Amino acid sequence: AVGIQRRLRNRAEVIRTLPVRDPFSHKGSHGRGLLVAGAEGMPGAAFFAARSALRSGIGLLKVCVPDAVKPVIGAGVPEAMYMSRHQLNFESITGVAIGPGLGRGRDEEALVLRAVEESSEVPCVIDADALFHLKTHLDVLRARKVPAVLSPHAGEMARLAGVSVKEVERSRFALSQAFAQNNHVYLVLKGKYTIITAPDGRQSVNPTGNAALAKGGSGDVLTGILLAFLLQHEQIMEAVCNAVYVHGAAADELVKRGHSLLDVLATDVIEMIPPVLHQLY
Ligand code: NPW
Ligand code: AMP
Ligand code: MG
Repeated sequence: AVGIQRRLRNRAEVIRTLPVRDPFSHKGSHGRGLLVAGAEGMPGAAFFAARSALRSGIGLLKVCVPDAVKPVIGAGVPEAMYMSRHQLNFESITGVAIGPGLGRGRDEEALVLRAVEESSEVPCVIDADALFHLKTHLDVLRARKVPAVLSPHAGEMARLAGVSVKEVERSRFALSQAFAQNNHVYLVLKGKYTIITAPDGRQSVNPTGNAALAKGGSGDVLTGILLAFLLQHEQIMEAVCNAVYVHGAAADELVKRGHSLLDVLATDVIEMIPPVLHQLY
């Protein structure tokens, strides 16, 4: 259609746009991120997102989880700092991610609304259960100064848009574009050939990734990379495209190094972020 810009992301663009780390930088130079995630039955989702963010260059990470989850994730990700849900605040935070394993109760719904509203001036990734809660509050998105980044899979997209999963799969490009433009968000419609759409309608298609990622936890890993990259790139679109690219490239690299499409775990994907970044730098 006229005026639509749609491109396949390529490796050279990723290499050209990845953030350069200033040799004189300190931890505060690379973002102070806040991850709001994890419920009692889903500590893993918070763990995956937190560790991925730290593996992707974030300077400082605070994680807000229920008290019962803290000991589990705290031992696994000691590099992060922790706050209880009743301590939640956005002071000095330069980017937020909310949703992985968050839960679907009334308390969580209120957390999502607060996060989206109070982080209006910094980047905010909205994923998983946060997308579930957002469905009835889409109006808060347009009120944000910095457009939010939403990362639904086809099932979550269907719920958000009020259509069937079949309908989503049938018109991934058009649906993404309408949603991103109408709600003033960056939309990451996940799956094979993830489509990234900017609020102005520009679209980018991601070539990396494989079916090894079709396993619980994969999306939570992406959320962590998204948060870290948003805090280190100048432009949101570049940050999002690069995060999706690196996430998929980690899965591709695992298969190249002897994994099958069956055995890959979310933790394996996280530990493949370092060699993938090494190849890109
Ligand atoms: P079906 O039956 O599979 O075909 P939900 P969720 C449908 C946390 N996790 N990809 C699908 O249909 C997340 O972070 C925690 C995926 C089903 O009806 C969330 O907080 C983990 N689904 C929470 O769990 C590891 C698709 O959508 C529905 C689809 C819920 O996450 C796992 C599923 O969507 C997980 O990440 C597609 N392409 N197309 C942990 N270890 O802590 C259709 N569907 O129920 O909204 O959410 O993804 O299960
Ligand atoms: P989630 O459903 O939230 O755990 O997210 C799944 C992640 O894995 C997304 O980044 C998807 O793009 C990716 N993924 C899942 N299945 C495939 C597939 N068959 N090929 C490529 N990527 C996939
Ligand atoms: Mg998910």
